[in-house]
Amino acid sequence: MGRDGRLPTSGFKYERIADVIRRDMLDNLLPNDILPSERELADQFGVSRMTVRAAIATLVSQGRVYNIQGSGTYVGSKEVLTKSGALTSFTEDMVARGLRPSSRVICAQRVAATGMIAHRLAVEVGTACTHVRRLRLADEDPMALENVYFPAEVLPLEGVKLAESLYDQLAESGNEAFRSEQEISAIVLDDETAELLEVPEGAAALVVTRVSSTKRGRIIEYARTYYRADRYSFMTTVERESGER
Ligand code: 16G
Repeated sequence: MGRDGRLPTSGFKYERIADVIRRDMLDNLLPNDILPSERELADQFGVSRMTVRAAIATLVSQGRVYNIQGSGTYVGSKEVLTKSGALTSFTEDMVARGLRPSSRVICAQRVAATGMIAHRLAVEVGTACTHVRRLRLADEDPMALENVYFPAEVLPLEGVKLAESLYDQLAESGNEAFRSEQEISAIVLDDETAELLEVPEGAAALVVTRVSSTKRGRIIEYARTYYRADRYSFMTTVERESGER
């Protein structure tokens, strides 16, 4: 109900319920707090569970809450960051939003490329690579976990400032990222990654698999980045190909 004990009168019923949940419930809860169950909300508002489900779906699409299968609905963290189609680094994305980027290096080592990595980097199996795993933070909040392979020739481990922008350092050595092939998929996080990202066990994430190359077509990285689904959305512009119709 609204503060006056009534439901607002305009819009679809589920939209009105979403408004009330947002105003009277979410504003009084903390990020990651659990919401009452679907049945409790239906009883409280005197509506069907289907209406409650539609209201929750609206709030999910606005990034205000998130669902964990078999567990419940939780309050979303903060503002959802929309990543545009432009090729940018994590550092650039955060600075553009007025947030302070930082990194916690989880592992950095020289490895020999195995099948999958060699294939993605288009190098021979056994080629020396630099493997970097970093937790990326914005104003101290964990946002993403990166797992990146670079050909060692492009980014040798020695002399690299791992906590700083790797794209900047690549650009400084003449290997600026110019184009990326990306695939975005959804996963349920394993417990270790959920803990690093400070989200409840079983939370969802967006996984972006990216292979980046320079303007001259040299492949410089194969990255798999896990983005918190409660903090990130991806935006793409699509256009009809000429002559398609
Ligand atoms: C982003 C990139 C990742 C790159 C990193 C460099 C996506 C999907 N991934 O996380 O591939 O390695 O930025 O960031 O955008 P940095 O220059 O801040 O180190």
